Amino acid sequence: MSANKELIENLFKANRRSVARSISIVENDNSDSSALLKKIHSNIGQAYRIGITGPPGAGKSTITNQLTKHYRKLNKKVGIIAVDPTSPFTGGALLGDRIRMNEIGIDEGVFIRSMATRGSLGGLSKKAIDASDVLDAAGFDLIILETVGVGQSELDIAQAADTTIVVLVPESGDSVQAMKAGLMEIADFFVLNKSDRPGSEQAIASLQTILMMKDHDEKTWMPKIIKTIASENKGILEIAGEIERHKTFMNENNFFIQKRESQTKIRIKEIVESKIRKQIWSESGEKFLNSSLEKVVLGDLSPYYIAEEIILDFINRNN
Ligand SMILES: Nc1nc2c(ncn2[C@@H]2O[C@H](COP(=O)(O)OP(=O)(O)O)[C@@H](O)[C@H]2O)c(=O)[nH]1
Ligand SMILES: [Mg+2]
Repeated sequence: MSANKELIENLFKANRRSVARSISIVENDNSDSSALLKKIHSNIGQAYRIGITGPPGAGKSTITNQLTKHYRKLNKKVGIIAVDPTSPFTGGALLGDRIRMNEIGIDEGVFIRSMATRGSLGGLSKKAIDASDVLDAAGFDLIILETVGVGQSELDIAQAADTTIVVLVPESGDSVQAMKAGLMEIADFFVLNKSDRPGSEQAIASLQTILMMKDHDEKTWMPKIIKTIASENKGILEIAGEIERHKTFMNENNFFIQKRESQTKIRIKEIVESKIRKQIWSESGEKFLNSSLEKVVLGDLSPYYIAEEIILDFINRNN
């Protein structure tokens, strides 16, 4: 399926099948996806992108679900991309997500898509950003990106979102882990979910202590901590309010454009590198590499010599 005119016209009309098909195209990440993304670009930029990350089981899907219901009441259309690097087999469709699908998935104003990584995290943020562009072009007002906070993925989400929310739970050690994982740097605010559980006040206090150590003045954004019980729909309005407050702050200070520009810079670099990587390891590059291995191992040729030959061959092929 290529990025033909009919598909794009239907995508702009938010036709569900066309949205799904377009996301499949960008997931394949080939020349068709580049063509599609180029054609839809002038239609994007209206959607607000919310990233939700945190450890498995923290309540990210429950929050996404409740937040979506809130936005639907305001007649906003919501696109959801659930990125789950931990479930390569289910395609991210875990039990909780299936329940969510039943509740809000049949609503015409909601579109849910799960993405799994199949081993590579780096390419995932790229695909999630591309898929967000598709949803943006289809006229979704809000895009929620839910990613499990393991390894690098939670840091990638800040690259895709306008507002990044880090969800934690009262269990001890979470805030220390948050520090380690660099979550403090990416959180525009924190949600302490499951605050019906013991230890929530203590968890907030220790998180607060860590936050206070950061430099801040009236011009910089100070991440807050919002207490929620998502399963009981408690604190969801406060989350929506804080998203709005962050959005306003970013707009008023001209930070919004600056943030999108710096995200765009990283995105374009990633696209360039991914395209070059693909081309370099085309048939002839791979063949030359394989035929050189023995000579390198036996000490006849340096790996640097081979690498430079491969680069030269790549340049010559593209001249
Ligand atoms: N006690 C309690 N359980 C919750 C709360 N929010 C979500 N849960 C439950 O925690 C489990 C994991 O939630 P889920 O949203 O799937 O977590 P995710 O892995 O971060 O997406 C589910 O069984 C939820 O019903 C909460 O505030 N309190
Ligand atoms: Mg989830």
